[in-house]
Amino acid sequence: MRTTQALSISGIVCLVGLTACILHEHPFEPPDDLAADPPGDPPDDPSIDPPGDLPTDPSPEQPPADPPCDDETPMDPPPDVCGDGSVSEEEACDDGNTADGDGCSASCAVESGFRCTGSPSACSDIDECAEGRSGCAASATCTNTPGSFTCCPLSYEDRTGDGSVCHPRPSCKAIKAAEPLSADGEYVIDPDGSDGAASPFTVHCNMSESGGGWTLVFNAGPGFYAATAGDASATGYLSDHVNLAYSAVPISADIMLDAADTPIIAESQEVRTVILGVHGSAQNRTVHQLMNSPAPVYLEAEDNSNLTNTFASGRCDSLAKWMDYQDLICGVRLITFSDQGSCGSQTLGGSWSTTTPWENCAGWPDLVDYNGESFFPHRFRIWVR
Ligand SMILES: [Ca+2]
Ligand SMILES: [Ca+2]
Ligand SMILES: [Ca+2]
Ligand SMILES: [Ca+2]
Repeated sequence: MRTTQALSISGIVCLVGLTACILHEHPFEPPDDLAADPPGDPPDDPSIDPPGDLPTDPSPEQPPADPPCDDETPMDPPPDVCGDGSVSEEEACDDGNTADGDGCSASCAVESGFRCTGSPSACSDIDECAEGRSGCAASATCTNTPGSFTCCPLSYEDRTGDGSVCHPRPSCKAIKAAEPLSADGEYVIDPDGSDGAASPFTVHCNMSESGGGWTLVFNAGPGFYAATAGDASATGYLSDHVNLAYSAVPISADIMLDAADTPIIAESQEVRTVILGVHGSAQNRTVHQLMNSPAPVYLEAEDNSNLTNTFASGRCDSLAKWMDYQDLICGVRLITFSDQGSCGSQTLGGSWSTTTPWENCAGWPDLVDYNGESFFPHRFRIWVR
């Protein structure tokens, strides 16, 4: 404690003394007795002027002071800082950031599949295909990717590891999981795998909304017929179609509904409803099965907490033109598929809970308009993942 106090005083004296030398061109009177004192002495020696008096109490006859503060230890060299753009001895690279995935990792290691040069580091993907480093079979289609490569066309599964046998993945969700950089668009899938009898077919995948991996199962107007299995030639994105995914790709966990009064093309829906973690009655079943289920199927959690709406314009109020649908996606009732037992052919309605009877039979697609009033949107699109 006492040592700290003495050093602190010494530091103040040095600094103020230096200021005095510069400003007034007077030599600084050194506190020579302070330097001679043991370091633990209290700073109460009357020969030491208070720091505030130093500029007005010069002692010209005294020799100039030693360079102030010359007993300070030299500064340490700058520490290794990953992300400062300077490659230190401890770093394999430093690209000026602490982001992964760009070739130089957050800990300044060169990432697999990249090479980095210079300081700051410039990192680029290794083209394994062009450099002959892929190991793909002669018959394979080597495709370079950032940080890696594939021996099969992108989105296909490599069954043998060398591209000898490539096969479509079962869903957009599986493609997104295997190839996270996959963009929105058309992909070939094979929901029942290579062992299943069904042939691969083309679907439209949304790879961007809420994490992506959505398979479009249908895009249909009031003429939609729930018992139809689907059409392998219809991607369902650009016009009204029931894609084969409707009866082939099950809901693993999530469902997304788009709604509008006019045909939904690209992203022209008026409202998009994302439901994460559907009720157990809807899991691992296709929408075709939901539509034709003898028992009601629920999408929402009992507290409606797993539903998010995105409106092209306005808010829930803007959906007042669809009285029942607005209530389903904005209110407390649960979206419920299939009322074959109690309401006939209507396929979308609402319930107060998963344990109370069907509440609203007036559903899409049959009763969009009733007695001149609109209850549901005229067009729907459904995605699953
Ligand atoms: Ca660095
Ligand atoms: Ca980086
Ligand atoms: Ca690569
Ligand atoms: Ca198959």
